[in-house]
Amino acid sequence: MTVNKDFFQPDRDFNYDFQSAGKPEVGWQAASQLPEALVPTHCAFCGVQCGMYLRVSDGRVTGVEPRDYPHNQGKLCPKGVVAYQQVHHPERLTTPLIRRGGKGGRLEPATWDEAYEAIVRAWHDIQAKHGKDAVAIYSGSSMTNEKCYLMGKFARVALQTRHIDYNGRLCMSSAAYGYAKAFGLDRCPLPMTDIPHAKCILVVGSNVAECFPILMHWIWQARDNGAKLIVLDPRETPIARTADLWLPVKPGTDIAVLNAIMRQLILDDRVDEAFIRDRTNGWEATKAMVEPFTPEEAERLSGVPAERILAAARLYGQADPSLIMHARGIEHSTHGVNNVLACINLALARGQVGKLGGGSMTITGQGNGQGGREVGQKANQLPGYRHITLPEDRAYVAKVWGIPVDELPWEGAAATEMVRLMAEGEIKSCLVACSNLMVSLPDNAVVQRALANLDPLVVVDFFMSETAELADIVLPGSVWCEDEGTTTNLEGRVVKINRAADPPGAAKRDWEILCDLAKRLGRPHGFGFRSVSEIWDELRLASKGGVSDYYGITWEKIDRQGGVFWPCPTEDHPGTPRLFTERFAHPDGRAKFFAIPFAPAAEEPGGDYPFRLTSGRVVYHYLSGTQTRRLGFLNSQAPEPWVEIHPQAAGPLGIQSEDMVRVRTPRGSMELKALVTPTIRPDTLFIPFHYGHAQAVNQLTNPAVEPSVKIPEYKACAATVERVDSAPRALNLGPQANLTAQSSPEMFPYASGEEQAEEGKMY
Ligand SMILES: Nc1nc2c(c(=O)[nH]1)N[C@H]1C(S)=C(S)[C@@H](COP(=O)(O)OP(=O)(O)OC[C@H]3O[C@@H](n4cnc5c(=O)[nH]c(N)nc54)[C@H](O)[C@@H]3O)O[C@H]1N2
Ligand SMILES: Nc1nc2c(c(=O)[nH]1)N[C@H]1C(S)=C(S)[C@@H](COP(=O)(O)OP(=O)(O)OC[C@H]3O[C@@H](n4cnc5c(=O)[nH]c(N)nc54)[C@H](O)[C@@H]3O)O[C@H]1N2
Ligand code: SF4
Ligand SMILES: [Mo]
Repeated sequence: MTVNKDFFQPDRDFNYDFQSAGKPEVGWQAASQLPEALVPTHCAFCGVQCGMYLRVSDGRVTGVEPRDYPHNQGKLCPKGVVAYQQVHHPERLTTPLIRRGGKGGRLEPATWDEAYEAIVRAWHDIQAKHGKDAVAIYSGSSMTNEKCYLMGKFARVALQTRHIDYNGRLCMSSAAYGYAKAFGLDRCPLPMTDIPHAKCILVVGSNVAECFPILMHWIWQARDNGAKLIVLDPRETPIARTADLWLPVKPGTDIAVLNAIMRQLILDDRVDEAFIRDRTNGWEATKAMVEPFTPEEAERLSGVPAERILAAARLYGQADPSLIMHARGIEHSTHGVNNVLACINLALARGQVGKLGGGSMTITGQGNGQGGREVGQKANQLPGYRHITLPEDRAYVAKVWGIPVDELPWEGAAATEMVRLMAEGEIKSCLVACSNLMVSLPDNAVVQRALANLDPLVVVDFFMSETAELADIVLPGSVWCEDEGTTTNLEGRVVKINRAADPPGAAKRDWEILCDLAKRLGRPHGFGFRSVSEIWDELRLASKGGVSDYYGITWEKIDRQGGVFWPCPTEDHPGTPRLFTERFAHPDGRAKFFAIPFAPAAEEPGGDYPFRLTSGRVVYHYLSGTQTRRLGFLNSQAPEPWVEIHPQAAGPLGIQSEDMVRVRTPRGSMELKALVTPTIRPDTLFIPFHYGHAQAVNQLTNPAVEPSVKIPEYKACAATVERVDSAPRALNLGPQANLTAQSSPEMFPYASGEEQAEEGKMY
């Protein structure tokens, strides 16, 4: 068996005792013919994209084995170990379904012909009557680059609609815009293998140990080398429990702490004047902005004790190199972009960006969260991170696609704005692929009303998700290992997924479904792909010369090198693991500081809603849970949601662990079990979001969005909690409740679309 040698750290120890030794490592064609074989591939789940082998016996995927890939070194987390159990799962969708008898009818099996005919007929009618933009696409970043690319092309070329967006909008759009604003380019600036060099790691709003378990391996190595660890989180998460310092921040108030750390760095003479002078712009305004943020003022705003802020500034300020890692804890915010910029400011002030083991990194979440945001399935974006409003970008991509440039649609609505357009009847039909809106979008009663307006709502999935249940037509797609293609992991490393099985029954690969539909729509040109590698080659060309240039990345090079980091402009280019070593991607080569003012969450606690409710993940489930709630071992660990509440808060309310409680916000209420735990701030509640229907926390969340990128504020809203056997108190939305984002009956609570990003562009 060939074992990939680490590309970046040749001195590493590779003495793994592979169970797999001796089994042939082969692709699908051979695997299906051998009694037992190993297909090299990567995990279906998070953005780490751990390498793994799938064991194939007699054409069936029967297990998983370690694969020594540079960034996971043979390790897998509990989700990775059972990901393969999706493949032959008895609840897989194996035939198209059509709802017969109108909206009140039942979903019943149908042929592909019937399903395609129904979709194409409806879309022709809708587009003829209401214009091309009345049909929308809502895509997802759990799909390969090739599929995401084809989604964008399908929307713009086959459907000719401007409305395509995707679930990454709900995930990393704050970070993407923050990195583009500060550095001129949105990618994690350094490979994971750099992390052990950091001497201090500041984790801001990430539950790394539960969400990126294998990334922890690199943090442990840094710790073994003596690195300090600081965690900013309202909860004492597993990583916070091992940290030197835990800063228990009130949800939504991080800027106070980050600005106070900056102020202290300046007072302690810990800023890198030469770096600031030679490589950045905008320092003076930032310096002036942080001046009022004394540790005491930051404590007042954020609840973090002043002495801990001071201690954090000292630990972070003394270390070199130092690394800031942040994720959705600060990015799921109405000021998510500013939160990201406040982190980047610190890394720039310390002169860390571009150093081995230094700087700042967003930890991208979805399996292909990075690639999915580059290849053209965003509302404002064309492949190669090109912008749909820039004439030269439009001209280039139109040429690759063989269409006149004036046929190329313009920017469409963000995913969160689409909900409003659906509710208002501007979008009349939508094809949802690889997203579960009913679990993942905030204030989901509104989402349900919006989806009910669509006819048809078409959903492509491989399990019956809460969104597919509402569909008029369901198309059975494929799980990751029934297809091949590439994903780009949270580092910007492009890796290759290989095929270990065929889709079950009549299920099809997502890209085949799109090509079929394009042909039936009468737009076959450009959709005659016979294999994924043909799509890949076109994507490489479409990205050529763009910000995320994949042109030089071949599948063969991916295998040889253990992944290839973009940009990689030519076939003899090795790729770019570490960015910004010499210059930043802005035209003048300099990074930008942004002066970041403090702003509260859109909805602050008060009156009858005294708590801050936040939401997020647990190790056992993945996103909307459609996949992991079906996998026995994972589901038995966390079969239902719970609300975390501190003993000091639970005591006076008479709440004990396992009691059924009711959590209410201005949007709704839900009943669930309490988990009384000292690992959360006494003024904060936490509910994991992986569950549907009456168990979905998104019945409660605030649909307020960040004005430029439209990411929702999942991490902070006002709430209250009571035992279910105590009577609910009357709602009193008095002025003291300060419910600034509360919807009035006339106002649709979702994004208005009127607010625009800087420079008139949504990012
Ligand atoms: N097990 C598992 N792993 C996953 C996923 C999954 O669903 N399950 N999903 C993947 C995806 S798509 C993503 S986006 C990532 C998400 O990865 P993370 O961002 O690490 O996970 P979250 O649980 O969303 O939130 C992280 C932390 O933010 C904290 N937090 C809440 N509010 C605030 C705040 O105002 N400030 C600060 N500083 N912290 C706050 C929460 O307490 C939580 O511990 O995980 C990826 N990995
Ligand atoms: N309250 C709250 N809400 C949140 C968050 C939070 O922290 N709190 N986090 C947000 C974040 S960061 C994210 S990323 C979103 C995620 O939200 P979603 O993207 O809606 O959740 P997923 O579970 O990824 O939905 C993917 C669906 O597509 C299917 N699927 C998976 N892979 C494929 C594929 O290759 N092809 C096809 N056709 N289907 C596939 C799955 O079965 C599943 O039903 O949720 C957001 N919602
Ligand atoms: S860390 Fe992420 S990619 Fe790795 S095995 Fe776990 S879920 Fe899969
Ligand atoms: Mo995400």
